[in-house]
Amino acid sequence: MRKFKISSILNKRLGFFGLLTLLLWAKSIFAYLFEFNLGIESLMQYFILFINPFATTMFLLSIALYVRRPKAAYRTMIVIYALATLLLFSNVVYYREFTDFITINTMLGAGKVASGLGESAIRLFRPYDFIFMIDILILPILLWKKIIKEEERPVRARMALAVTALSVMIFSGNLFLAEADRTGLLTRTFSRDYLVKYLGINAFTVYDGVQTYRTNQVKAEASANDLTDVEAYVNEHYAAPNADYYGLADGRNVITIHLESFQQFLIDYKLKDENGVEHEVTPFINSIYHENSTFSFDNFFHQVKAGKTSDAETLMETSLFGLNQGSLFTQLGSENTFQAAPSILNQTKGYTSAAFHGNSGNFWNRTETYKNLGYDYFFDSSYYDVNDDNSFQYGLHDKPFFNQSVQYLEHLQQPFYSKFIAVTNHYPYSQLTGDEAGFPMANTSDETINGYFATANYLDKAVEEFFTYLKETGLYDNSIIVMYGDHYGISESRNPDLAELVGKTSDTWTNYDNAQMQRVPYMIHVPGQTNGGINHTYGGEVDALPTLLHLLGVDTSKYIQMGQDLLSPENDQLVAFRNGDYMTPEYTSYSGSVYSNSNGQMILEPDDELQQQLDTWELAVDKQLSTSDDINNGDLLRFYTESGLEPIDSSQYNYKDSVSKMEQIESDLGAESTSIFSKNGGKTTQSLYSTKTFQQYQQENGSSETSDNAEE
Ligand code: GP9
Ligand code: MN
Repeated sequence: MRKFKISSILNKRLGFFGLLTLLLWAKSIFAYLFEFNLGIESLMQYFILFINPFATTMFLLSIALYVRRPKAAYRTMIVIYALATLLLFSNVVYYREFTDFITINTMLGAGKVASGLGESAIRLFRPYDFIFMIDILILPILLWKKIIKEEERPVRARMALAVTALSVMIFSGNLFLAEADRTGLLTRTFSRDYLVKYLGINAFTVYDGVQTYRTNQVKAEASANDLTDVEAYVNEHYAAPNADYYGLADGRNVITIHLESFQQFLIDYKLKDENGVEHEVTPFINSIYHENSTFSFDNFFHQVKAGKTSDAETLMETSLFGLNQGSLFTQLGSENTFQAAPSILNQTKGYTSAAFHGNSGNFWNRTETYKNLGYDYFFDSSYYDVNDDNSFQYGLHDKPFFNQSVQYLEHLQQPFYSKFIAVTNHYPYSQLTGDEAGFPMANTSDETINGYFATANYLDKAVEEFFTYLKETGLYDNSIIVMYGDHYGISESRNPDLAELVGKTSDTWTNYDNAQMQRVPYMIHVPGQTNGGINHTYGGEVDALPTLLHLLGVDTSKYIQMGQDLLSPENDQLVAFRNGDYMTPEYTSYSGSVYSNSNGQMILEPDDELQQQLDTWELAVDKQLSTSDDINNGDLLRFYTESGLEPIDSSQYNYKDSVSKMEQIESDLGAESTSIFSKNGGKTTQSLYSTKTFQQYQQENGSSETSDNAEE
């Protein structure tokens, strides 16, 4: 009897519609609760969360109710259902790596970053993922086998209209409650997490589409007048250099080493193997970190979003933020005007510049963007001997990468500004095999975490070998070496599994802890100096460029930069995360909650004074981010002439035939040539580079360590 009832409902079009609505609702709720970290704080927010999938799902599916012919009606419903499921599921998978939702721009730019994502994309799937998709196969079969019968009679137009109207009503109610719970949700666009939490994936995607369209309009409508506000902000926010450090490294080469996915917690970290023996993960980088010739920062935060590495590059080299959605490199890098480190140093101090990276130049649209940043040379994977044995999906491994780079580095005229983007310590951290394998794995239930320490250790050795070369050639003494971690390596969703390894527990892990984990190392190593040390100033990647330029003796007061010199006493120590969260020496604002840094506790009811302070910080953060967005989206630097910098004509740059170009310059300069190659009497310095595998190092140390190992 009961069975009859259910099937008779399902055999009605409205019944089938109800089934699909329920299924999509259930899948959405599952994703909300178990996949996304939405920071739900109250019963009200739970309530909103539970109703929001109904509104848009019903609205979309109700389109099919207007179709009269049975086949077409059912097909329309299934197609809408499948598309909505696909959108949800793609977001689930994407979120696992990026802790963010997919925007229209991400979808549009997807092709540009897709190359090489293969293996890691697969690693993002979970065995239970089939529950998201299985019904898309089953439902058509049920219809085809007539287990669920298609109702011949169309839904009456009035009924269809009533369903649509009901969905609109639910949506309005949803919006009303959301706005009551979080004022300014749509006007101030706090973060995508908020939009999904309050309105759901579908509404968020539509909202984002509208925003994207508007952004494209912004550039078209921007004019020189828009610079007035920007300049006012920059003048007010500018932090004057500290006289003790200004020009300290004047005239030196800059060698920047991009430490892929390297988090601050790796510094001085010792991993215990299964026998309880401790292994220092990055002994060499640690030694640099502690030297008094290094300006090290231990409260330095990454500020990237979905553009990951490319966002870090944007922040570090332009002192502007990446975009709130997608990657600035891929969306605006080909067209926008920049005033970035390579061209500033070229125009003020005559530096030559070069970027080195063992992946294809079109990843993150680097080839095009680097031209606009003013890079004279870009050595991408086409300049390296990359094969199956020495690479993985993101390109050449770090040891051969640094080793093979010196054949180009030695031809650069000094002083030079150079950037080496390492990559082996990249998700999924399972890339070391053969003779490079051997560093212990961590022992958590998450394979990604387990491999992270070995790849970091590999990076450490690669960096050490490179340093040795720099010392051998003498480059070391007239260079400064900048090292920074670009962003987290362990995403938030994995942090509870990491907890035990960093002295915490997964049960007590909170968003406060997530926020603290966004620290990355930043070090400026100035050989010969003795007044460095570990500096506790709170700052982020956006602050790196003014800090560096001041050390090199470049006046930044006329530049449009969002950051502040970390060595300046005028530094505000307010660190904006890209989603509007922030960090100060005393407080952490993360995912809508405020915590005290002294005890990690959430502050539920701040007193008036603190509330005022928090409001001021929130406004300052919004201002910094929105000013950066205005500059980037409006391409405002194309109008800015006060800096005295000549605009870059990207058509003058070409990254092919770089070797013959460098050799030509050497021969034109003759005895004046300052490249290492010329200084070495026109001979290569390659033989000064020494590299070994993990196993070779082990064997070398074998005699001294055997006694230790024998006891295990
Ligand atoms: C790719 C490499 C990795 O070339 O820089 O970028 P990421 O995935 O970290 O953004
Ligand atoms: Mn990266």
